[in-house]
Amino acid sequence: MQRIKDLQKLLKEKRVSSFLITHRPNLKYLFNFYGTRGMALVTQKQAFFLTDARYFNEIKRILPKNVKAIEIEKNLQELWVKFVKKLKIKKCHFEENYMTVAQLKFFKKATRGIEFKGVQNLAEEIRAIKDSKEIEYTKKSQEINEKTLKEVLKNLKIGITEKEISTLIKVYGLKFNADETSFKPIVAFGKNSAIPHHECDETKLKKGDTVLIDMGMKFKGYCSDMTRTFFFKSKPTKLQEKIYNLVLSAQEKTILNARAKMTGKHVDNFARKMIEKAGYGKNYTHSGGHGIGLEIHEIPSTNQEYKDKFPSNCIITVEPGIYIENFFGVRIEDMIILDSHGNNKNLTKMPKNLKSAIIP
Ligand SMILES: [Mn+2]
Repeated sequence: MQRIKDLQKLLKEKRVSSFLITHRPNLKYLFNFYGTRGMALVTQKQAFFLTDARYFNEIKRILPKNVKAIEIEKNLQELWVKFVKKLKIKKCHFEENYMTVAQLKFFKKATRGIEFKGVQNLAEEIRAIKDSKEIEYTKKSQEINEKTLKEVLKNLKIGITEKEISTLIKVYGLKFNADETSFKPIVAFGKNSAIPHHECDETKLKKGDTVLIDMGMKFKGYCSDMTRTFFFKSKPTKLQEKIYNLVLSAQEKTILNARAKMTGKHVDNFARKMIEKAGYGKNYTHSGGHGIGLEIHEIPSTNQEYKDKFPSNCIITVEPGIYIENFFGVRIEDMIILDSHGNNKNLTKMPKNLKSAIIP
């Protein structure tokens, strides 16, 4: 109920008179809706949820009290026309990142005379601020993630393939009570680790390989995300050791210094400047991190283009990396909360010092 009220407050601030919501994570966040066919219309004073018979009885039970359920019977077009007429809607904002061209065509055709205007990150702005339940679920999701990685590491042996490790991540994750993985795990052996988002293949693990694992789980819908880099059955070379410790220091510097009210660019700079100074700026080819919640990538984003300020109680990943083509790559990723007292807290407990990265 509070979430709808928060959204309505934001609609007032942004002078949005009515907002059509179709993006499923937003429907889940605001209306507890899990199904596949549903949409919502929220005005500054009222909120409506439209769905068909498959979900209608259920939705009446789970909707927040300040939302009215409307059943889509046979003809959505007829219903929509009557509906917007009754509410006297003249201008309707929609989620331009998610509504399809076909959907927009349908709405425009069904209700000529209404102005449709695309908008970005309205509900997402509220979702960026996590409440205590959301923090609890994210913590639990990360606990499962770490338990899974520990179990998976026991299975690293010469000859096992990246795909087999990826499968084990899914199997153990589910066994430890994850809903599912939050994305397809990234498992990269040897020189594959130099490709930041390497697609798992039949590559077999060899003695002396770098092993990069980027993985996440979902618990009650909430995503976790973590990356660790290991050296398999041999000590890292001088260069590997140097790069590992540089990435780790850059990551720790960000974790120590990031605060709510900073911009994404500001937070990104902590690690990036350090890596650039050491001469590896060109080898750090991606952004510094991202918000995380019901989706694996949410606002706020940690990158040079993100000029908005991070809200208090947001959860972000911190994930610098350095990639040496055809040789190896190192990425280390944790999730942190930036709280309202100007502190931050690391939700990731998995060890990450160099010693813990060497698998004997
Ligand atoms: Mn990530």
